[in-house]
Amino acid sequence: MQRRHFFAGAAATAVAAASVSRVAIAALPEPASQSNAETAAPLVPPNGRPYRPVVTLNGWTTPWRMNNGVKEFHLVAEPVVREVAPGFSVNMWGYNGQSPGPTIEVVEGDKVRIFVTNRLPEHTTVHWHGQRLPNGMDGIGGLTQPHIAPGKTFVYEFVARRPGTFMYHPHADEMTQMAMGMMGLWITHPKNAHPLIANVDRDYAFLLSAYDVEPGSMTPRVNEMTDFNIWTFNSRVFPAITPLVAKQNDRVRIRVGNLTMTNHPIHVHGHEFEVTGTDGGPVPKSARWPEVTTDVAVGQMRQVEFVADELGDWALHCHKSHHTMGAMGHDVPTMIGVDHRGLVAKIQKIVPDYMVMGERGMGDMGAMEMPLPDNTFPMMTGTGPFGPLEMGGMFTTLKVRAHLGANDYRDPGAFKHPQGTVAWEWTGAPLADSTAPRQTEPGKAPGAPSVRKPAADSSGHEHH
Ligand SMILES: [Cu+2]
Repeated sequence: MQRRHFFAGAAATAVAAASVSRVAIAALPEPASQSNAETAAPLVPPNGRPYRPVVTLNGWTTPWRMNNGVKEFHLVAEPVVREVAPGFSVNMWGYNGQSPGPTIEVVEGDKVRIFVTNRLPEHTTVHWHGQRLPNGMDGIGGLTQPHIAPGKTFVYEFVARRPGTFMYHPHADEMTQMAMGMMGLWITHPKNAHPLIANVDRDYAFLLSAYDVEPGSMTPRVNEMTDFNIWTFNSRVFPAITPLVAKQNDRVRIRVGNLTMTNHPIHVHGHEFEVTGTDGGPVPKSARWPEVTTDVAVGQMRQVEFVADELGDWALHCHKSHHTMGAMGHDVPTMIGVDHRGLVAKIQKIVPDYMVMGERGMGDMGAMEMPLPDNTFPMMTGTGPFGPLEMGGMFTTLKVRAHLGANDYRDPGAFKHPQGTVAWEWTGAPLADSTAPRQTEPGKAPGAPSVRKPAADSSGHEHH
C-alpha cells in the first residue's frame, strides 16, 4: 500500500514501479565518505524542502541524490578506524568511513530510498529505529528480510511519515555490530510549522555509545555486557568532543540517543530545559516540565530544548561519574585514607617510577603524567583556564557567548568571566581549631557521635 503510494507519481502500474526500482539499482549513487572525526558544518539542503540542518557532534550529514522526486542515500557498512581522541584510535565497524555513520536528514513526507552495501566480513541489516514504515522495510534479519550478505547491496524504500529524531543500527548479530560502533542518527524535519516543534537557532545531535577497549589495544571486546571503559558522545571522548556553542538567547535543541547497554542521565549546567520530544514524537506541551537532568534509557532518544541565556562555559555531561572517566581499568582499589608514607620511599628504591594513586582521592591523577600504554588516553584529562578538569568520557561544554555569528559553530575559547564572578580563595582569618570538624576516632563506627561522654563511661577513650 505504502509502496504503491510511493511510486504513484512516477508510474501508475506495478510493472512500471518495478522497472523504476531496477533502473535505480543499475545506477547506485556514489556513497559519500568521511575520513576525519571533527564536527562537520551543517549540511544546508541543496534541494527538496528547506529546513534548518542539525549539527552532529563530531559527525556529519550525508548528502543525497534526488532521483525522480526520491531522496536517495547510500550507506556502506564497513570496518573503519575511528579517532576516539587524538592518539587513541579504535578499530570499529561503521558506515561510510566513520562510527557513528553519517546523519541522515529528510523532511516529513519525503520519499526516501537507501541503498545499503555490506563490506563487513559478516552479514548485516539496517533497522530504522522509530520510523513508521512498511514491515518489510524494518530491517530485522530473518524476520522481515533476508540478511545482507557480505558484498551485497540491498534497497530500503519508505516515506518519512513522522517528524522527529530517530536512529539506525543493524538488527543482525547486534551484540557484535553495535559493540563495534554500527549506528547513526536520522532526523526527519517537520514539513510545515508544527505546534509542538519549535524553530530553534541551534540544533545539536549525538548518540551515546560505549566500548570496552583494553588499554594498549585497538579493538573493542564485543562480548562485554557491563564493564565498559570508553564512554562516548558519538564515539568521541572529552576533551576531544566538540563544545556546543550558542549565542546568548539562542533557542537550543539537543537530541541525544542511547545505544549503549546502560542508562545515561544527561545533565546541563546553568539552564533548565524541557524534554520536547522522544523517538515517539513531540511531547505535548501539557506534559513538559523543567529539568536539569534527563535520563536517556537504552534504546531511547531524548530531545531537550532551552534558551541559552546564561553566558559562560557550562558543563554538559552524563551524571554517572564513572562515565566521565577515561580508559583506565576498573580494578584500582580505593586508597582514600591509606597512609603510604615510608612505604613509597621503600618501594621506589626497587621501582623508581612507583606512584601511589588515590590516597587523597583520585584528583591528583588529573595532573600526574602517568605513563600510558600506546593507543589509549588518560583516565582523567582536559585542561581549562583554572587547571585540570579530571574528566575523560561523556563530558563536553555548552559555550554561551554574547557575540557569535548565526552560523558560527567554532570553539570560541575559554569564557572570560566578568570581574568578581569567580569563586575565590578565602584569605581572611582561618576557622578556629575548636570548631574544626571532628573525625571518627579509630575503632569507632563511622557516624558515631564524637561527643565527650560522662566520666562513668569505661570505654577508655577519654581525652588526656
Ligand atoms: Cu552515563
